[in-house]
Amino acid sequence: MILSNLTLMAMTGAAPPLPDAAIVMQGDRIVWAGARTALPAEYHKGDHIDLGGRLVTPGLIDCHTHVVFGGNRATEFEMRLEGASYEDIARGGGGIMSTVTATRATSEEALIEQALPRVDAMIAEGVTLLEIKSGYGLDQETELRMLRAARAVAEHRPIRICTSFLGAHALPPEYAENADAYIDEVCIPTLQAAHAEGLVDAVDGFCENIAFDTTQIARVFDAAHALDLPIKLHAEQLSHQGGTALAAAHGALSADHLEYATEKDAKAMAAADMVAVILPGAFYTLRERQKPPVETFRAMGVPMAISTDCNPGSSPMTSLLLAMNMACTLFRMTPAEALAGVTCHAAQALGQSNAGKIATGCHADLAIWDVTHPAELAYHIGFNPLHARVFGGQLEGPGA
Ligand code: DI6
Ligand code: FE
Repeated sequence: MILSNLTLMAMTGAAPPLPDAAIVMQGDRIVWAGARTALPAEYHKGDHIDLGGRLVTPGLIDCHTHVVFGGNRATEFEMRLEGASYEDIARGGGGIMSTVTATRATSEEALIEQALPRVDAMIAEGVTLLEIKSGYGLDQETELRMLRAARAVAEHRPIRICTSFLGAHALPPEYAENADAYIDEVCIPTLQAAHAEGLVDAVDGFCENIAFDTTQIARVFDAAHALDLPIKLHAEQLSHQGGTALAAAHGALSADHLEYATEKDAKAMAAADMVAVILPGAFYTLRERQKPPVETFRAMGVPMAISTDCNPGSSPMTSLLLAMNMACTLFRMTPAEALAGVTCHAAQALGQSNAGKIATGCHADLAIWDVTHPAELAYHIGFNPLHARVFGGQLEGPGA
């Protein structure tokens, strides 16, 4: 299939949009992309689809989500608006634990069924690759069920899924005051069982005063290393705990949230070639005031990804386009950085070298937009300019 008369945003470097471009796909891979005048002769005869000058970007990547969960937390939203803090609610047994209770009581089929409308909202905005975490089970049975449901999403919808095991998300009441035992008796054995079932692409944790400390997270990372699994971490979201430095020392793909990260943390991330995953939906929902050190990341060359953090508590948000807008408006990221944040840098955060750019050998996953300039993707609020998606070489939507 040959797409032509398009404006190409390949995300392979810092190049501006390339007008009058073409993309050639064979099966589910991209075989050529560039200026139409440079199209190799062998492709001149194929079936050309005229995109009328539309902007084409890589399919978007939401690299940090918790879209599989049971129930919702609208009552906690009301409580926070009355003045309760996220930490207060968590310490009172609500927060993540209230979703754990709901998720434990939800079957695999129901978890899938409840996740699909959220996934559909993401697909409608051009998302073609989605990361999904466990972490609302906190027992072996439910963690495995969440990960099976996450994998099953890719059987129900045209989307690629990467899973992350997040057993170290919160301490369940059956291990109250005994976080070390939870890590050793539940978290690590569950990780091993999930890995044996092929359910884990990466290992995550929540390093926070309401969750786990660096020593406990280090044990989870060691278990991940023993299984040869990449790692990442929710770090410095609500306070500075040293998770970012720990993640850097362990060769993590990314550190995520980072509101309380320091210049020293940014330096360690740059040296370790890590991605900073920026999650403005959680910042906004919690009415946080401390902003992630975006300028420092930029100055030190730390690649920044942007994600929805879609979850029932701190970021009940499915719009990656809105996350891009918020990253610009709230954190002063540029629209160009925002686009890199949901394409090439999000792919790097997931360790997926064949995604997030339009280049020979990459997945033929594209988003076709009714816009003329890439800045328009981050500019709108609550408006979706997607024209069509290409997933695995298949054109969807109008013109398909
Ligand atoms: N940080 C977050 O923003 C999500 N998990 C985490 O560690 C929130 C999870 C929730 O509140 O349900
Ligand atoms: Fe999260």
